[in-house]
Amino acid sequence: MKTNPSNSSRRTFLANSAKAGLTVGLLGTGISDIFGKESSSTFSTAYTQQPLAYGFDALEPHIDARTMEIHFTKHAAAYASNLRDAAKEEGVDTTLPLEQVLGSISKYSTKMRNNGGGHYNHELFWSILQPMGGAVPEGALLSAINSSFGSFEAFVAQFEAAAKTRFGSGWAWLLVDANGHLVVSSTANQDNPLMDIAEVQGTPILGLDVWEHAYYLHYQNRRPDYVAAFWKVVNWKAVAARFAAATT
Ligand code: MN3
Repeated sequence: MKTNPSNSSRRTFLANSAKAGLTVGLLGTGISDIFGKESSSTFSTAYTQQPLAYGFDALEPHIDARTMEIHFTKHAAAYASNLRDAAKEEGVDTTLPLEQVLGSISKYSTKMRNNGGGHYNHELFWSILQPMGGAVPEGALLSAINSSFGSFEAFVAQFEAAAKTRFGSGWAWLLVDANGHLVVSSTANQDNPLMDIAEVQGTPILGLDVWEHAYYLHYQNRRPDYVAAFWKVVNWKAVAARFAAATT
């Protein structure tokens, strides 16, 4: 029987799914230390884009459909594709979580840094957004925010300042540092707090993309309006789950 490409893709997909399942299984049974500290959470990142959990138009009017579509299918897809090229060129085992490479990114190429960060950052970003989000955090996350920043409003002000004052392209972050404290930071380009070259290091639980490609179609030069609208689509339950994983 003649082999056709769709069967071949399906086999590759199934093989990759099986590997991903194995990784998740190992992480879920507490053998996570074989992957190192950064991947001890259940939020390990694969080298491929995960499907969006909502439609491109789901975050309207705060983030418009056209921006989401181009952002996901062009910008983020390119980071994922270029990351896989870099991994192949540099002999990285792509069945292991991407966090492994990010934690020692200083040992890899600029291509790996830019695209590994680019892929990780966007996968995190999509996961902490949702239609009809907003509201405010609750429970242990809210307590930790109050303890670290004084109040939720004070945290928002600090995060917005980080997002608005990042010169050029980059990200604003809420992260858990090595002492388990919540900290706000920002990074240039596609760097992130997992990287061993980051000024402020830790596990990011919330990130905001402030590259112009993330907002320019709808907001043009008005980055502060985009930053303010971000709070309307934050999925605080997802952020709380990342917080719990990073602090246990
Ligand atoms: Mn982006």
